[in-house]
Amino acid sequence: MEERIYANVSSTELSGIDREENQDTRTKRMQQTVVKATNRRSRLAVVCMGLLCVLLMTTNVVLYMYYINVKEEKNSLAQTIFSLRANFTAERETLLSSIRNLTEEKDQLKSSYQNLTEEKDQINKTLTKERDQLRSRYQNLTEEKDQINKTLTKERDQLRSRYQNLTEEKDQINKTLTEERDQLWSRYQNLIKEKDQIDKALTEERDQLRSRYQNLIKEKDQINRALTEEREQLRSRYQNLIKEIGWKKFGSSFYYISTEQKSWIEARKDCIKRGVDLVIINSREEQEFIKKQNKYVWIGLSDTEREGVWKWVDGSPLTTAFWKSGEPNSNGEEDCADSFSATSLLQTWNDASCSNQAGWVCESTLPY
Ligand SMILES: [Ca+2]
Ligand SMILES: [Ca+2]
Ligand SMILES: [Ca+2]
Repeated sequence: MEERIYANVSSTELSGIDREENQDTRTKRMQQTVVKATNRRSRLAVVCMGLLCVLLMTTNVVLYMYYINVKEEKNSLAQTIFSLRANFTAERETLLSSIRNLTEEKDQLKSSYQNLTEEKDQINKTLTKERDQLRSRYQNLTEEKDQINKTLTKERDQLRSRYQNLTEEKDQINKTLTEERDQLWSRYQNLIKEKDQIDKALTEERDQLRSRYQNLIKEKDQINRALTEEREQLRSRYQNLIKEIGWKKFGSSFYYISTEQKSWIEARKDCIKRGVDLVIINSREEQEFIKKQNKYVWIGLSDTEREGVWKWVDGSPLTTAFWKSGEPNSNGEEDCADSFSATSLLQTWNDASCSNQAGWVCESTLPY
């Protein structure tokens, strides 16, 4: 600045000196003016210098303040960068871990994808095969369906025809049945009337019959009483007569003990002539009764029909026997049984020849 001022002054002086070579007075005043101007410029320069110093100091202060701020900002930035770096490291580790996991997952997915691809191929193959089979079956079913449809249509037509025939028959039957029903209804009503008349007649007859039945019951009771009285009288008279002609009573039977002797056949004929038959010994008591007669007699027992099979004269088999010891021995031809005295009451029978002569016992089991 000072140099510019001196440069201006020098140029001005040079130009003024050139002109003052001709004008000395003006030169002296000009020199004085220049001195004054130089003084003012010096002061101005000093002021300017002071202002510049102040300005410089202010600038330094501002720069210092700016420097402080920049330093603080730098520290702050350094801390931020450090923090960011730490975060970045952690995030980088996390990302690396994620990448590793993703890589593993990618490998697994790739493996799964391959498996799925194989399965898909297998399924495709199976499905294709099944689809072909189904297509074949579908065609078969379609043919069968067509056949069935054809058959069913034919049957339906036949059934429709039969249905029409049956409907006509049904109408005819309905008509016939309605007529028959009306006739039957008419006959039923007539029968109802007849039945009522018959019921009435039968009721009257029933009442008459009931009355006659009661009368008959009374008559029957009277006859029963009379017959009972007569039977008792006859029984008494019969018992007396039986005793008079030599019959003996034991238990509920009467016995005829002969005084003659005949063969077994003739003896039985005699009993039959008397309306009875040879004795049948049914109990131990009856056996003892016969034994106590102390006679050699035929009894109604024989094995003439079949050897060894003894039967009573009424056809019943022998169940309780009172043979002597060693009998029956069928010594020769011995088919008829007799009873004779012996030491034991219960061992008196013997098989003997039917043509032998012996007494006999007839038994009457009539309820007298
Ligand atoms: Ca008897
Ligand atoms: Ca015999
Ligand atoms: Ca014998």
